[in-house]
Amino acid sequence: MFNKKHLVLLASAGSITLAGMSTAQADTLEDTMERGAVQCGVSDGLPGFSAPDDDGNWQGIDVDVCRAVAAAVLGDSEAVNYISLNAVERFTALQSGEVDVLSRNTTWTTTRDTTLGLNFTGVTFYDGQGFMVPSDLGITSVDELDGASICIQSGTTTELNLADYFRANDMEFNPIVFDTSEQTVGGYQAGRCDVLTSDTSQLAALRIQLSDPSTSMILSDVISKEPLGPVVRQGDDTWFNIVKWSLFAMLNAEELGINSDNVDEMLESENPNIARLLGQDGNYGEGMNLEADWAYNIISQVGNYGQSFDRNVGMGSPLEIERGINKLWTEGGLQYAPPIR
Ligand SMILES: N[C@@H](CCC(=O)N[C@@H](CS)C(=O)NCC(=O)O)C(=O)O
Repeated sequence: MFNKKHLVLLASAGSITLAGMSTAQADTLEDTMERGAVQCGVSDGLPGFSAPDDDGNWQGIDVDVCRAVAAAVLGDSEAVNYISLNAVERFTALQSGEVDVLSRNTTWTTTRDTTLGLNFTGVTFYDGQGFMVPSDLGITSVDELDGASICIQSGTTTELNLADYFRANDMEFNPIVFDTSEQTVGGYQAGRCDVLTSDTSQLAALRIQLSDPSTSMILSDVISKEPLGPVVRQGDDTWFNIVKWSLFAMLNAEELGINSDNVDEMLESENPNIARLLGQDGNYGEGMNLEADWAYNIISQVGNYGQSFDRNVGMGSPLEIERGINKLWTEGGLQYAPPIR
C-alpha cells in the first residue's frame, strides 16, 4: 500500500512541521502591510481559476480570493503579487513563505490539512474528478476506459484517485504524466493519450484551450470529491481568519443581495446583517486587526461570490460551468458562510 510517493510526502512532511513551528510567531498581516502587497500563489495559467488576461492582469475565481484579501487588508484589490506554481511546487512555496496564501484549485484533503503545516480556509469551488475524451471515440462512460492511456498532471489528487478507481474496478490504464496543464493538454492534443483526466471544472478550462474544442467531450461520470479552496500556513491565526473571512464576506454578500454595483446604496440599509457586514454597525474586522470597511472594500472592488463565479467560470465566462452544487445553501447548494455577528 505504501508506495514511494507516500514516503516522499511523509519525509517532506517532517521538515515542514518544523518549518511551521519556527514560523509560529509569524505576523503575516504586518509583513503584508509593510510590503504593501499580498503574496499569492496561483497556477501556471488555468482560465477561469487563475490566468493572466491579454493585458497580463491575473483573472479568475482563485485570483479573486487574493484580490479580496488585498482589499480587506490594504484597501486595494490590485495590491497582489502573483506567483505561478505548478501542482508539485505549490505546498513548498507556501511552507517556505514565498507565498502567504495559496489559491490554486487545490483540493482539501486530510494529508494536506494535517501533515504539511498548512490550513485550508474554506471552499471556493466544490468540484469532482472527470474525464475528457475525443468525441469521435464514441465513449460515453468511464467504465469503457479499461486499458486506456490517460494524460494526467503530477502532484495532484487526480493521480491518486485515478489509481484508486481503476484498481477498485479491476481496470488497467497507462498513465502519461506531465508537470503543467499546458503540457498535459498539449500531450492530449498530440494524441499521446486517449483520455485526459482532471477536476471537471479544470477540464472545462482545458477544453477551451484545444484548437477545436468541439472535437472533445467531457463524460458525465465524476469519480471523486474535490473541494477546492485557499490554503495558508499554520501558526498565524490572524492571517488564517483574514483569508477565511474574506471568502465568507463574499458569500454573505451574495446571500444578503449586496454586489459591487449596489454596495454604496446598501450602506444605508436598515437590515442589521447588512449593516454589520458593511461596517455600519460595529467593527467586525477588529478581531482580525482590520478596519471596519474591510468587507465593504472586498464587495465594492471584487464583488460577491456569485459575481466572481459568474464572470470567471460561470455563464458569463467562456467556461460556462453551471452553478450546480456551488449555489448558495438558500438556493439548494452547498455554499454556506457563517454569519457576521
Ligand atoms: N485539485 C487537484 C488538481 C489540481 C491541479 O493541479 N490540476 C491541474 C489540472 S491540469 C492544474 O490545475 N494545472 C495548472 C497548472 O499546472 O498550473 C489537486 O489539488 O491536486
